[in-house]
Amino acid sequence: MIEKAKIRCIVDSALLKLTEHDRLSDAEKTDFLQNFDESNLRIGIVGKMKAGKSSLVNAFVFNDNILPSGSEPITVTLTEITYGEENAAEVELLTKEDIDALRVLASRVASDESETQLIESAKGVLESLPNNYEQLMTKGKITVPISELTEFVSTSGKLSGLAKCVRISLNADALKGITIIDTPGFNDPISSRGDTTKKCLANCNVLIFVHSHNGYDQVDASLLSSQIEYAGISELIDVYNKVDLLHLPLSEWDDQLDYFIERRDEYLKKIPQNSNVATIMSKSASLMTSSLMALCGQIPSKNQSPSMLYSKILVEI
Ligand SMILES: Nc1nc2c(ncn2[C@@H]2O[C@H](COP(=O)(O)OP(=O)(O)O)[C@@H](O)[C@H]2O)c(=O)[nH]1
Ligand SMILES: [Mg+2]
Repeated sequence: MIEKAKIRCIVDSALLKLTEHDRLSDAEKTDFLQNFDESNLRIGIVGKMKAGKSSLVNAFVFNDNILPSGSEPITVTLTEITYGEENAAEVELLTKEDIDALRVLASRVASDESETQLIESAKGVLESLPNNYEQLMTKGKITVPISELTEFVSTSGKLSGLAKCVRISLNADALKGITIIDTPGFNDPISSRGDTTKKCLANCNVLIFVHSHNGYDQVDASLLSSQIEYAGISELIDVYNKVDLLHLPLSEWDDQLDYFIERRDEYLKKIPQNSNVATIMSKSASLMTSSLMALCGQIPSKNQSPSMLYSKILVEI
């Protein structure tokens, strides 16, 4: 995979030269890229709410607090990050059909607890829509400065109910040939948004499964067997985040990682051996990190080039 990313990098600069010298039309370039994009490495970030997915992306991709993260579940939309010549964010808005479907859901009577939650969050989204939402929705997609993204992707954002998905492009060479996808979770009341997450995961080559400092738990195990198994991916990397909360010296991180892997294997034993999960997990890699420490520069610099996790991930795959 890393080879593909390198090839993509070379192809990009070749295309640029060909375009600069009028040897390639824009249409030819677009056509080529659309086909070539199939070899783009897509890395999906998954895990339970508050595991630290968005913080991980902030630490290892942006090296800054760009994506909203917080003690309440915060990300409401799928966020794709790719290389682009300009730093920009494009927000795809919900459609009238999405809103109609939400209204139908909000008027339903719940038959169990998970449905109650879904209906309540549908009501929440409808209540949070700004007064002029119909007018805004006619635009389909809008481009906003990256600094204003919180309005669209976080629960506290004024326009978060309106965003279906967000695409950020960053002028960072390390992103060439790579798409990183931060996911909000699977039970979205806006079914088209939930479907977007599922479809998007199905197109990922690699999943980064983020756990918090306690390692695998029952929620992680059920995510693995209920969602990830069906995502159609071939590689998975377990990342144990928030390791700072364990207050361990760096010298003990490796032992702690072994302990996490043993605990994970206990959960895996309960999953039928012939399932996709067993195949995926048999070759999965595991890492420990702390987004917080990485953001404060407290992880030794030898581990951070361009940033520890990102480069380690590229080496692992
Ligand atoms: N101590 C500590 N807290 C973290 C770390 N990474 C994330 N958090 C906190 O965990 C909470 C959830 O993080 P967030 O990235 O929003 O989680 P997400 O829902 O998985 O995207 C926030 O309050 C973060 O500040 C970490 O490495 N160490
Ligand atoms: Mg998040």
